[in-house]
Amino acid sequence: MTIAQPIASRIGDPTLRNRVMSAEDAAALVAPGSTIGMSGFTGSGYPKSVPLALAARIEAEHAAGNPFQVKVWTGASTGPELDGALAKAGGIEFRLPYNSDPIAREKINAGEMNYFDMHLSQVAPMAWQGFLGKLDTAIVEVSGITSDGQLIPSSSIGNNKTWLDQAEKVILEVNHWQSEALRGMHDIYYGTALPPHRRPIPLSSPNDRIGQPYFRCDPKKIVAIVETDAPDRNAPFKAPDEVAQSIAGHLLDFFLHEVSKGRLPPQLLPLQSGVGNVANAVLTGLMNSPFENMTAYTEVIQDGMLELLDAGKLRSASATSLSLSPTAAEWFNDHAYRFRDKLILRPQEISNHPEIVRRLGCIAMNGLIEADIYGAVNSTHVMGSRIQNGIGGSGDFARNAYVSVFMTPSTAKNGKISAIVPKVAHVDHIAQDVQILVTEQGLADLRGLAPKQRAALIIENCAHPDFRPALRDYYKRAMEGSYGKHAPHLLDEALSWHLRFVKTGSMQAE
Ligand code: 0RQ
Repeated sequence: MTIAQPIASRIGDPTLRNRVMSAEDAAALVAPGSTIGMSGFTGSGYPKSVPLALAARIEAEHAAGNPFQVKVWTGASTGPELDGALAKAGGIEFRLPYNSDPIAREKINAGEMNYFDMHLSQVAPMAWQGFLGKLDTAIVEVSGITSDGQLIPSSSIGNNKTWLDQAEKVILEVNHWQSEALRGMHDIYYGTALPPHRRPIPLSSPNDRIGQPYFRCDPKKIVAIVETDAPDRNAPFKAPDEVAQSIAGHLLDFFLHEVSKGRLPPQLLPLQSGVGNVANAVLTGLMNSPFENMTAYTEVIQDGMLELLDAGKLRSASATSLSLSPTAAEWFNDHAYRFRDKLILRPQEISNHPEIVRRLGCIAMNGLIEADIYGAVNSTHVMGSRIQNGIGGSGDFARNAYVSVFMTPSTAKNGKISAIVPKVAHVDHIAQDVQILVTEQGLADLRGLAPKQRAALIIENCAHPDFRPALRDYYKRAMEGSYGKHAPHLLDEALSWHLRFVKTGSMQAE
């Protein structure tokens, strides 16, 4: 791809131009063993050439008998040039706060990489509290630099504000692929503080602007600028299949029902939509729904949300990242100017802030690995021990939402695994944070229900018919044999479904 502008035009501040260098020279400035705060939230806005060069340097040093690793903090997941390349080189000693890269996932599950899976809203505050240690270097992608040295953010914000403030030295990647029309879409709030100095965050509508469009950065800290022209890389979404469409259909019926009861306004409440194909299918379903004038206060803008914005169904959307398929990302780059008044990108401590999610009354919609008959949800650990991605922002939103929805196909791995189990093998979301459970089989509205009422509804409405008889049988025997009868369980049997899968490759009874 050719660079459309003369190179200097994206670096407005002439005093910074002499810091332009190659990715290899910039990567050489990273000290072995150091902690690096990288940009990136999903496959968007992450540095694309310095991490690759760093991975090559680590491989070369390893071959020369001088192996070293680094600690990597980001916004959330990134792209293959960052997590994939560094993990493949064996270069990551410690990683936070979210990962979806398959190579890094294997290293984590093999016990070769330490991973701190945490609520995304808490990363910046925890970094300021000092628990995470010292941040040595920030490597941050920007879409340009203003004439007075301020940094124009890229397609995600994540924790960049915090990394730029905290790091001793800063390496910037100026990516010419990013649309220049991003300029002005960002809202960087510098008013956060640690207790006892915290003040209310002055945001009461999803499209309020409370900060400034650029990052500030002490120019003395900028040790390298690398120019790139490389696309963001997110996986394409699958076209919604029958299962995803059924889930979306149940959810839309629920919204209509809530509006008819006066429990939701006709334009709904600000939407939060999690990652994955099912979440995208729900957004696609909203395109053909009667709802108008909606808003979103969410973490990532997916293809479905961009479509809703462009069609005018969605009035505005606030997030921390664009998480678009390659086709949608190219389209967005050509049409970004259309979204200047509709789209706001914020630091993730604001996009996911519990205070604001609660104030706005978001409708949270997130995916899950498995849910149990009382409504507890496991979003992260397959068979209780193998991490898939991480909790991400799901906890930030689920606990504080006006309505907290979790959705999933009722089975996984070609029907061998039931997503509804007697007891989840790992808990991310306690039953109190799970209000609506939806599968392609149906929807369970768990609000105001006691555990035994929940169990009946979840088994009959959400479980797959192949697993319903066994769930009914377990529940009946638990009612008889449990130590307590509030949320009955047979503890010696509660995880037997998972054990059966581990031993035989299927949860189905033989
Ligand atoms: O594995 O890829 O090897 O086939 O998990 O599952 O069905 O493709 O679903 O893409 O919606 O992801 C919970 C992982 C669902 C996601 C999760 C296997 C399945 C497949 C993916 P394969 P699907 P989705 C804010 C919100 C936490 C973070 C979050 C997630 C793979 O939604 O990471 O919510 N959530 N963030 O086969 C064994 C089961 C399984 C199972 C699914 N019961 N047992 N494997 N899988 N269910 C956004 C951010 O934080 C950025």
